[in-house]
This record gives sequence, C-alpha cells and structure tokens, in this order.
Amino acid sequence: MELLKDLEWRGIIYQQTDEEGLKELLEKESISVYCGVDPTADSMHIGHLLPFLTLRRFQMHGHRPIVLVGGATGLIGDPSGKKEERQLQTVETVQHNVSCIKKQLETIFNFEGENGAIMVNNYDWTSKIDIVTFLRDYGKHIGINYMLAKDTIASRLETGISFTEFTYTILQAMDFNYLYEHHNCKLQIGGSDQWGNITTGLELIRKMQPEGAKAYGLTIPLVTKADGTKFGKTESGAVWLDPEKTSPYEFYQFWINTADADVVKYLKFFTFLSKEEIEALEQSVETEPHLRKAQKALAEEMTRLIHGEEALQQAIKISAALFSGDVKNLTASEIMQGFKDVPSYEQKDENVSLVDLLVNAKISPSKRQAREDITNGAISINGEKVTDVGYVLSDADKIEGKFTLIRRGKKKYTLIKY
Ligand code: 629
Repeated sequence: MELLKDLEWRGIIYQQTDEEGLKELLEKESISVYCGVDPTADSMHIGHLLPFLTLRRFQMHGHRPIVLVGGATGLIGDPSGKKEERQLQTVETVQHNVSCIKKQLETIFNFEGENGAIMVNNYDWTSKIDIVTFLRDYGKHIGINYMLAKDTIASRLETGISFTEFTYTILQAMDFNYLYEHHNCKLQIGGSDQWGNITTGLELIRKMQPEGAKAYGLTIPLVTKADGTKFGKTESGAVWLDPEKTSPYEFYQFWINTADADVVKYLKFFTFLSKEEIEALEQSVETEPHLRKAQKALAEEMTRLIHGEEALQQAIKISAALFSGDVKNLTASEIMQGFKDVPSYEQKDENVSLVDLLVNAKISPSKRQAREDITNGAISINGEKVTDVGYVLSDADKIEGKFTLIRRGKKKYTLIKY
C-alpha cells in the first residue's frame, strides 16, 4: 500500500501542515524525514515508540530517516505538554542519557544502504552558536506574538514559564532549519504535542531559506485506551525499552494484557503486520476472543522488535510456566524475570526443613498450618508437589544454586533466595 494511505488506514496521522503538498512530494521523490527525542532519561519508553516506528515506515517506503537526539534541547527542557517548569538536568546526566538513547535507536533503524538512517545530535550545531548570532540571525525571525499564541506556551502563562523554556521552540526550529539546509530534510514528524515546535520550524525555514523553500509537518495521535486510563503505564510505572528496567517478560506481558477494545488499534499503530494479517486478527477478536490471538500476535511482534527473537522465546516460556505452574525447567534468570514482583525470603545457605521454611518465610502462618498445607498437597517446590512433612531442602532444590520457588495453593508464589 502507498505510504500515506497505509498511515491513514492505521490511524497514525493526526495533523498535517499541507496534506496535498506532502502527498504530491512523496509521489515524486524520496525525501529525508526527521523525528527527535530529548535525553530526559537513560532509556526511552513505549510512549516514544510510535513516532519512531512511523519513521521506520517511511524508511520501508524508500525515504531516509533522520533520528535526532537532543543533546542541546535536553539541557533546556521542552514545555510542550508540561504543566510545570522542568528541573534542569546536569550536563553529565544529559550526556550519559544521550549515549544510552542512541544505542536504543540504533536497534530500531537500518543505517546501511541507499536510504540508511542518519543519527544526529543537535548539540553539535547548537553549541556552536553564540548568543549574539542567536538573537540576530534566528530570534529576529520569530515574533513574540507568534510564540505567545502557541498552545504549549499560552497554557503556561498563568502558572509561569521561564525564558529558558520559552525559548525552546526556537531551538527545535533551528534544528529543522539546519536539517533542511544540510540534509535536505523536508518533513518533521512527532506526537501531537510537538505541533507547536514543528510549525515554528516551518516558520523559520520560510524566513531563512531561499524563496520557494518548502517543508512539511505531520503529527501522530496520542495513544489512548478505551477504558480511559493512561497508555503505557503499569502498576510498576512506565514500560521502558531498556531490558534492565522492564524485562522482556514484563514487556511481553504488557502487550499480552491489551484489552480487546484496544488490540486492533495497537496492531495497526505498532506492528509491521499487513492489512490482511491485521484484518484476520480483527476477525478473531470478534469471533473467538478467548483465544487472544490478536494479543499474542501483538506481544510477539513487539517483543521481537525491541528485544529480539531469543528474548521473545524466553518471555513465552516464562509466561507458559507461570500459567501452568510448571516452573522446574526455568533458568535462574528466567525466574528472576518472571517472579520479580512476588514476595521473597532470604534463607541462610543451609539445609532447612520445609516446615520451618514455610513458617520463616511467612508462607504458612504456623507450624501446625505448615504441616497441614504439606499433607493437603497445597505446597510445591519448583513446580513439584511435596507431601512429605519431614522434607528437608537440599542443593537439589536450588535452581542454579540461587533460588527455590515455593507455591502455596494455586497462585501464591514465594521466592527463596540464598
Ligand atoms: C529537538 C528535540 C528536535 C526535535 C524534537 C525534539 C524533542 C521534542 C520532545 N519530544 C518528546 C521527548 O523527547 O520533547 N521536543 O520525550 C517525545 N518525542 C516523541 C514524540 C512525543 C514527544 O520524543 O514526538 O510526542 C511522544 O510520543 O513527546 O529538533
């Protein structure tokens, strides 16, 4: 399918600065398109994914993606969508975050070939501009009235905005102008919160570039959930792309738990599955929702994309083991991922009787109850039922010498660590 038609079908287009113009442009040439991210943390989260995956769709259609990391803008702070002034981050933190985020973006794009992606850091040009040049060559083109009319600035006039954050939109505009000039970049995309910054860029290009110069902006809708809660948050917070912050298993679980009412939309937004494949899954949600085929496809596509095939297979294995209770074939690292949130108990590295362990780890409330639980068959060690009240744990019960997983009843897991 043609790119803009595909984006439209997927519901990925929110606003465009010149719909007809962009359509014509893309029909006649391959262009460079950019999207930026500020290094506010040492990892991106799934709230960042959609614009960058959209950039990848442009690449799949022959256009060149320019991935911008805001080494300079990250030091200033974008007021867009923020109710309050941001706390400035130290130069060291921002530099550290830049290198972490660059690594993540490198896994999403193909940097080789004719339309290979380019990675840029706006610190490289912004830091070379002195204050007098800034005010004379750039500031002079952007009217204060024009800036005050921007949503993101207007909405902060009551609560307050520093000159620093006020200026942010000009810095992002300078980037677009720079990329237009040096990389022939004609389109910037971003979330709907970036509309103001993207259009300031067009304003600057119009004023600074030769007559006839033309660039475009396109924004992407905010990802919402049918139940009205915020997309991308779980009880434990944001869903990060960094496997150290959100394990591939948790990442997989996040997508698997998508509601029927949202899953088709997310398949369109986030996956590279075709229209035919998505329509078949949509059918399945309607006729056989209990099979959760669409959720499985979504979770598989996303986990493979961000963490790779091996991590995906591990996530599937852990999920199956947790579901059936059969955990004895899991490795220590798989147990760590799957049981990160269950209660744990630190046991001195000596052989302890099962009854004592159940009481010490507060799995059973008393010795009497512990014995009863064991004889009733309510207790299992690493997925295997133990009914012997005299059972003493040994090294054989330690998975890779590190953990024992005790289950009481159907679901109550406790992780014993040594
Ligand atoms: C310099 C900086 C540029 C172009 C863009 C930028 C970053 C931009 C921003 N983006 C958000 C971020 O960094 O703040 N000013 O967290 C975030 N973005 C992805 C989407 C977004 C947006 O990275 O555009 O809408 C989230 O979906 O909030 O020259």
